[in-house]
Amino acid sequence: MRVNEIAFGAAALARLAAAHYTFNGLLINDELVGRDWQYIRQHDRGYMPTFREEAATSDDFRCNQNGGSGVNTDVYTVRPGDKVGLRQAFGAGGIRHPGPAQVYLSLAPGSVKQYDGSGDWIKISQELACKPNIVPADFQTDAWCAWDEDNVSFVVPENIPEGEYLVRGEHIALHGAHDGKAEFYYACAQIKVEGSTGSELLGEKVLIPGVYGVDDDAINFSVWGRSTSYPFVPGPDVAPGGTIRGSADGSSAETVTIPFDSSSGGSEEEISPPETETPVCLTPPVRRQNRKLRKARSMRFRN
Ligand SMILES: *[C@@H]1O[C@H](CO)[C@@H](O)[C@H](O)[C@H]1NC(C)=O
Ligand SMILES: *[C@@H]1O[C@H](CO)[C@@H](O)[C@H](O)[C@H]1NC(C)=O
Ligand SMILES: [Cu+2]
Repeated sequence: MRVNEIAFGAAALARLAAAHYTFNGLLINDELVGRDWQYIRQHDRGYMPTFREEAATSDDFRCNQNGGSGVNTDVYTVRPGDKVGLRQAFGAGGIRHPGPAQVYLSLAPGSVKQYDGSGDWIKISQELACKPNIVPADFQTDAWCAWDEDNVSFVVPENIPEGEYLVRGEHIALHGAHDGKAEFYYACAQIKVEGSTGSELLGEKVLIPGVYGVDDDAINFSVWGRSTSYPFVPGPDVAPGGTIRGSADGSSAETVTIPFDSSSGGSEEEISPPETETPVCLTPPVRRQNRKLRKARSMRFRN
């Protein structure tokens, strides 16, 4: 539902912005370019997340509700090595929701303004956990690389085809995931890549919807359990030229680039986040039994 900004007033709006989020600003090499929504398809879901059923079935899961066309959105030209980020909307002060962040790319057959995102997507950036010596409760907050940051980003690789692309930035909030209520936040930027040398997109391709299934472990992870590791990767492996920041248990917070040398999807064995232990989840919080706790949680995330 659209947030009625006028009726809410500044204070309420600020509170909402802190509670949920979307992405409406394009960052190039960490500098904001253009106006809000100039290079990002303006969708009409405001700050609100969507849930796993839409993720699995709806075309709106590509670029969000009413983001199917980009005719009113400009296209920003970038070159290999440029860092492209999608910044949180309306000056919100950071993604204060726990979970992984992803960036997906889809090459438009022609003009991206006319492209609906129905073609193949690759994952070009993955952010997992970045905090060393994680204790289970850290997964409710700052275990995650993206916690409190205000943008998701990727670096344009050399070896992708020139052309126009949809760039889909996404954050998945997991505080309700044990209850089937992982929250998905996403929007699409439009870019044109010049000066790259690839002849085709490499790596694992997915369709959206279809990238996540309702039963995927990655979106059914309990942050309220005993796990000290998130041994999952939402969606496909990161494509060659893309990056993985952090790891399953946070022991490495580095950003690793997937090499190009294997055209079939890189050397995943070496690169994928270390598998540590299978998480042992507690029974998800029981309603009633722990009302105070639930209240505290819902205050924290205000959802
Ligand atoms: C974008 O996020 C990164 C962390 O990934 C941060 O270092 C950077 O300052 C942010 N850029 C802007 C312009 O907010
Ligand atoms: C999701 O996780 C909960 C525990 O957090 C578990 O009880 C449930 O069976 C899981 N569902 C699926 C589909 O894996
Ligand atoms: Cu929220």
